[in-house]
Amino acid sequence: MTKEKILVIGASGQIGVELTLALREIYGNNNVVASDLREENPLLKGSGPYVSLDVMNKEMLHVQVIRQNVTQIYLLAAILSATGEKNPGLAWHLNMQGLLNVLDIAREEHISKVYWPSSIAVFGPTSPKQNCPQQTIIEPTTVYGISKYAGEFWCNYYNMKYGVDVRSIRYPGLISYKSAPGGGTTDYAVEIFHDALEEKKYTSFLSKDTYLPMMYMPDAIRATVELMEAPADRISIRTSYNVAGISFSPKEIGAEIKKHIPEFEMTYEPDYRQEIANSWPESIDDTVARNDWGWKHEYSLATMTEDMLKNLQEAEV
Ligand code: NAD
Ligand code: AKB
Repeated sequence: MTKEKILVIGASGQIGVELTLALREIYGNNNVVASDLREENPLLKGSGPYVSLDVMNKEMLHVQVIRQNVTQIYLLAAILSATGEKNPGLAWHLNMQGLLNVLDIAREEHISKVYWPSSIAVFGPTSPKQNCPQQTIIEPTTVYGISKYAGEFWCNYYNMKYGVDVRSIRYPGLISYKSAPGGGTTDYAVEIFHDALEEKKYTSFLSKDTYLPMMYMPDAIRATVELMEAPADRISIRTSYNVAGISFSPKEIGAEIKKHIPEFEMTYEPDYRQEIANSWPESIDDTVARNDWGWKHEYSLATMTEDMLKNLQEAEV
């Protein structure tokens, strides 16, 4: 068996930190190289190698891939939905060119596997709101969603045309306590926990009945690892897999938090992110991922809320 050497690009971000730590557990600390444009996240410090890297600099990326004998690349660097609407040109440029740089190098250097996440943001107002299927009408209205949908087809193209083993998941909004989210529409579902503990109140930037597909980070990390470890002949989707976790509204998560913090109060001041949220489905059908590689989420709204509060409280003391 070839010894795997993994490069994680965007390792200091919300997913990158936890995914890097999980991959280091599996493949060994020194076999997972974390990289990012910004400085190394404190949670990664001392746990394995780190290089400063800009995914837009193809030459620099290529040199690192050769120098580190990289066999697998996980590309997490991107601009998310809310930040993307503020700077559409930059979001398109990073989300597209970063992916094309990685796919090209993967092809040239015979990288054994590439991971690149898509998002439920590929879906638009004309997609089904409930249990949105794997294959359906997909007409995204955010630059982030457009870039993710185009990216899915680039992944499919590099797989079909050049045999690059690239795999992808359309993550829902991710909720985590280790690292902060980076400019998404679903970020309220992380902020709410911090404000509930610190201020006993939270003002939501989405209206109270806005349901969105969400997932607790441990489920998202497990989904990623399970997809990447699945035998290639189990992967029927080379664009990106729907995976489902939990769906809830600001009002529902507020009520769940209130069970633990009775004095917690919520108010609502929807802003520009409401329109983005309104364009997305409320829940996702992940039958194809379940059938292909056995995906099943574990955390419910109640178990996720309990775990988030417990871990954030422990981090405070
Ligand atoms: P994040 O913003 O928290 O992290 C992205 C990281 O990429 C940051 O640390 C940033 O410094 C780095 N980066 C930015 N530009 C770079 C560049 N040019 N070169 C190298 N690094 C660069 O994002 P995240 O939430 O961890 O998301 C990771 C991936 O997962 C993205 O593709 C995102 O679209 C996707 N995703 C995330 C969610 C979610 O809820 N977090 C949901 C769906 C999909
Ligand atoms: C965002 O809100 O932009 C992300 C996502 C669902 O892709 N969390």
